[in-house]
Amino acid sequence: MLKLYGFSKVNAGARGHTRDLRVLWALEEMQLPFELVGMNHPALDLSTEAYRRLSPFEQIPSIDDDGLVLSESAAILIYLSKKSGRLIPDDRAGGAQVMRWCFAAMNTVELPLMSLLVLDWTADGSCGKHREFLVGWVHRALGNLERWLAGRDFVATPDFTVADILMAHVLSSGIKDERLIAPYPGLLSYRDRCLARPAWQRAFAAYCARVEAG
Ligand SMILES: N[C@@H](CCC(=O)N[C@@H](CS)C(=O)NCC(=O)O)C(=O)O
Repeated sequence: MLKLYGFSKVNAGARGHTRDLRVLWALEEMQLPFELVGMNHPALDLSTEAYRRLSPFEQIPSIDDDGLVLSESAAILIYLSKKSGRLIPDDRAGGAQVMRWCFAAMNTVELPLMSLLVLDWTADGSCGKHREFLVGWVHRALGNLERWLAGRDFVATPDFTVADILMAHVLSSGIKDERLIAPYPGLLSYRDRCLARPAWQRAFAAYCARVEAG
């Protein structure tokens, strides 16, 4: 049985935004059976030798699929899509587009958004110039993504794929200040379209009912 290591307890600021939600959403879309192993972050469940064997950077999510161990949310989603034959086209060209947009979500879009988030968590008000640069970097990524999505329902192919799970999650959990995304109506409707999917609604409701803040 596929085991997913996700949070059972995590700090209140992160609860509802963590990356195990990407995997929970994908599993719900694919209707794959799994067993959830709940990890308590404040109790240091991630910082053990046993867990480091699954997740070298001591992070969530990771999976153990009958001995096949993976961490990194994008790698897990691509693996699950290939295993289930869902949310990825079965031709090489379509698969390559999905791969491209998984990398774009994790690198080109998440990186500037995370950089700004981290600065805002930690800044003491003395980083004005640095922040201005990061805000510009975020707008460059969001503006180009807005242009790409014009006339498209989904980011990689005409159909919803695992790349959309990653991109929509990055565009929701990676943005704390909605004023950043407000100038991009295409991104707002893309994100709404993805988050309106019943599989996301179910996965998110189950997570909120289960995961404690601490
Ligand atoms: N690149 C990784 C990042 C995973 C990650 O940052 N996980 C966070 C939760 S969303 C975590 O486990 N943080 C706990 C920690 O680093 O101590 C992925 O996409 O899976």
